[in-house]
Amino acid sequence: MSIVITAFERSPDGGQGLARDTRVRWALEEVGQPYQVRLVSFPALNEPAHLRLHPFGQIPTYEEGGLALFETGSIVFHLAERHPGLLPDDADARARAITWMFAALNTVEPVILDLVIARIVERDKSWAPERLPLVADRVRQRLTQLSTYLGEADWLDGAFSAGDLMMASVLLRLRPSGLLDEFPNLAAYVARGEARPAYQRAFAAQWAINAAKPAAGSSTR
Ligand code: GTB
Repeated sequence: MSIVITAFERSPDGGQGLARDTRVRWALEEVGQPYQVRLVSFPALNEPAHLRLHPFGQIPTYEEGGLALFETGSIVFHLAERHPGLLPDDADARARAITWMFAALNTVEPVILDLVIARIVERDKSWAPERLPLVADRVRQRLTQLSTYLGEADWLDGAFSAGDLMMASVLLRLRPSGLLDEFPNLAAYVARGEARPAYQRAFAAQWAINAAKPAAGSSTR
């Protein structure tokens, strides 16, 4: 069954791999599934054809035969459940890996998104100089906790899993802020993720589409 995902026709990051199709590409590469990409323009996100796939008018989406999914957590989980390579066989270890996926998406990503919005969308507001440090400190608080938990380990719970794929993907979004580098073990953790051949292939594929294209002006989370 062929797999088709959607991605931005022009990612606003110009190919840094920060848009969320990268984590889906990475998961597909980890489990060795070939896929095709349908590129979507910003106006097309809110056209009926795309809204039938993604009710919130976003990328990425995932189609496989009659199945259509949205939300990267759901897509990565779907791939991890159906193919070996992203979830351990042991039932308890599997549950813990899934827990880390949820933690990445529900506990770590929201504070990082707040920071992205504060740095980019809200930067010209009169109150931005007061708000930004507060938002940055909330990120630091989460990173301190995560950094303490990870310690000197390579991955969050033994072998690399979908939990690490999601957590590293979420943390990558921090790189432009410089905050990640305040936590050397987390920066090294993300670098380990990026060094994986599957990530390299995923990054190269989105780079091939986005590099050298002028950034689209649209604001997006
Ligand atoms: N919770 C959803 C998921 O995980 O799938 C969130 C999906 C989402 O936010 N998609 C964004 C989108 O389609 C693209 S990834 N936005 C269009 C819209 O909402 O109108 C977010 C993103 C975009 C750009 C950068 N960048 O340029 O650095 C980084 C991340």
